[in-house]
Amino acid sequence: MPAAVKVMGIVNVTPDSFSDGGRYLDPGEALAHARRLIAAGADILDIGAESTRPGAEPVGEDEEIARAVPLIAAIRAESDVAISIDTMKPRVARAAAAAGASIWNDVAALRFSPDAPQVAAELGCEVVLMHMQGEPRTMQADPQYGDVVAEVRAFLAERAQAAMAAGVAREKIWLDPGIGFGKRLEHNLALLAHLEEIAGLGFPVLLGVSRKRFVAALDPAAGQAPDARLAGSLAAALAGVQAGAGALRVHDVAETVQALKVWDAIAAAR
Ligand code: HH2
Repeated sequence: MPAAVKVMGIVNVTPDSFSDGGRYLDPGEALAHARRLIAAGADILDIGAESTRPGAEPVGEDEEIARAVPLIAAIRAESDVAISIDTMKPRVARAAAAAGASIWNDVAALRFSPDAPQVAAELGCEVVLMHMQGEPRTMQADPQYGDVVAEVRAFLAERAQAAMAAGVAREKIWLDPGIGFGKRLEHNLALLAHLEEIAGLGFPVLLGVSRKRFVAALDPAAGQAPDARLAGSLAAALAGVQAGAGALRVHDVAETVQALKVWDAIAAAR
């Protein structure tokens, strides 16, 4: 049987993330939310202090560190849950690792600055390499691909090679197709429909579909509110698991854990 799928719960300490921006900017609120996600069964907590939603404005490094590091330290002081830092910036990753994070979740796949791959190697942490076309501020303006699956696959293979060339151990690398990052609906669907092509590269795959816009695009009647996208998010997540995803980045941890329990029980009964 394949290893159990890990659930990564999202904790955003940002004023502007697409689904929960502003809700957990207060440190006490963020810690309370982290505790709820741990209680709900999260294997990993993903701490994000800079929104990467389409159109988001960049945040300064010092501000990002000031938002994320005290929260990471507070979680680490009371729990041994795995902690990832969702950042593109090596200095933020370094500060987060010093405070107790063991995973660098990088939507820029170690391309933000030339020293990023070396820093990842030096930290010895796990690294998530995600595909994004363009950069958050402008990525949804006019995304273009010939063959999106082949291009994302080739990009991720190249970034994994770059990470390993800098000294990141092969077994520390995760790949992520970057659903919604410089992609139209048809691109997101092609990647979800052919996720086994990405899994076939031989690295574990992290998938982030939770509450994303493609769900609303497929069900306009549900309206645009991100928390009205749970059912569609679970459908996409389970399709991803079937195609080989090893971890799911989600807002709704309890619901995802339940879906996986049912999924696993059916698989075990086969
Ligand atoms: N999606 C977002 C952020 N970070 N990291 C990975 N590896 N994969 C993803 O799909 C992914 C990610 C979404 O952006 P954001 O605006 O920060 O919103 P939220 O964190 O609420 O999902």
